[in-house]
Amino acid sequence: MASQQPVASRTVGADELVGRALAVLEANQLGPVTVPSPQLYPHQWSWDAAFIAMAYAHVEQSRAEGELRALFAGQWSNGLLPHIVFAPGGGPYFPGPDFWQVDRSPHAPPGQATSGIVQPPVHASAVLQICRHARDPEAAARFRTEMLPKLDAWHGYLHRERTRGNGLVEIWHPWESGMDNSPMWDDALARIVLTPGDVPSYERIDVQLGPIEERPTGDEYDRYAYLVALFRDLGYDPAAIRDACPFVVQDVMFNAMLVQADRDLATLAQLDGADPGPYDRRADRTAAALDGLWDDDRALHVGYDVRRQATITTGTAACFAPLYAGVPSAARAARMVEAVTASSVRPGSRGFVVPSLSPDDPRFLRTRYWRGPVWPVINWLVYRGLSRYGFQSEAGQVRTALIDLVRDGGFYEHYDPMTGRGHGGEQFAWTAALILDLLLDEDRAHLMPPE
Ligand code: 9WN
Repeated sequence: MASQQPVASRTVGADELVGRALAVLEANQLGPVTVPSPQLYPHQWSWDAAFIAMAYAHVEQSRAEGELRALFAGQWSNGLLPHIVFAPGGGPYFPGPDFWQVDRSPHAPPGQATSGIVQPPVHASAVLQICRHARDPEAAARFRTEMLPKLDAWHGYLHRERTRGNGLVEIWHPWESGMDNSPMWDDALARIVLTPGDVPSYERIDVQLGPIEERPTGDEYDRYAYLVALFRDLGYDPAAIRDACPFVVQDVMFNAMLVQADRDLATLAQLDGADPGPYDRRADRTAAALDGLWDDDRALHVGYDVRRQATITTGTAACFAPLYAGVPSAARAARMVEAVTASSVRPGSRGFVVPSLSPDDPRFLRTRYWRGPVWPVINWLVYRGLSRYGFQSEAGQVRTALIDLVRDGGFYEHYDPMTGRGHGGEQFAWTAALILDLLLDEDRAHLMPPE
């Protein structure tokens, strides 16, 4: 892969950084969609697309709308929004359409290649952001009316098929969390004991494109492939998967994003003259159940392993996501903020960010994907959460450090928490998108201390 030019710190002003971020998004454009990274992820990904739409909401409304329209073209008739919509002309990726074989489900969209699992539901929030920043309010109103039934079906799928009745929704694959090899899933994956005959035959492409030690292990990939093959063999029938799947987790970040997305869907419904009540009631219920996962000793919320019927003892930076959704009380939030700062790192000369796993954890690895590196998406969530609860100084620190990381190191997938050096995919779209949002979000900018 070609190396990106590192950019000299501080000599690059905000306007130039905006220009560079937009250039990354443009370079990743493939027809009507923006792919996360041209070699590693050459198709459309669900939550990446939502963040890319949020960024375009500031600068090019029609492109923001087009991004989500293309993603929802892959929506299934039961409401499932797939985590990958394969783009015609996109490059090789494992697992590709031949492995997913989603036509085994009566719900998969005919003629559209997709995966058969989901990712965190941040899409209603992206639609609301488009409406809030619209330069063409009439077009935004039409888009809102077009998207409402699709969002209703998507959230309906989650609240219908992914719940055991307590308001929390569950994931059935580590990829659904968006944090594939996070140590939060180690125990649940270790309980999936496979014999060689259980593992479907497959060939990884990711390890041909970059350093293998920055990617999940072979044992993890065997389990990822095994779970996909299981869903495929069950014809993607949600009821059958709910019974048979050995990996069933109620994840903190996924549920926090759903709470916020349900709130945002309520606002969209109200703007459209519809009843926001059902969405707000769902948000209240999920929020209350999520707050029930509070771990008082560690001052954060922890996930729940449904198969083991036990809370997940590993807490990571993603467990601060309830702040983003306004879930904890002010008193709990204050304690969470102490935990945020205690687990933060300072890869540059200004501000702090939160790594995906605390360096104090014996499993911490500086460049191994979701087991240590700094991820922009998690820090964007933490930033929004801190800002929401009025911790402007801390929010400003996260914002400054994140912008510096990208300004100094380039647009990478993730960053070494010690050196700030970029790793993983290059020319990374949602890194560019989230930086654009931080730079252009005038609603919050006036709250931030000067850089
Ligand atoms: C599997 C695209 C996606 C992100 C995920 C990130 C990574 C895929 C992979 O890339 O996952 O979905 O092949 O590793 O973990 O959050 O959406 O950027």
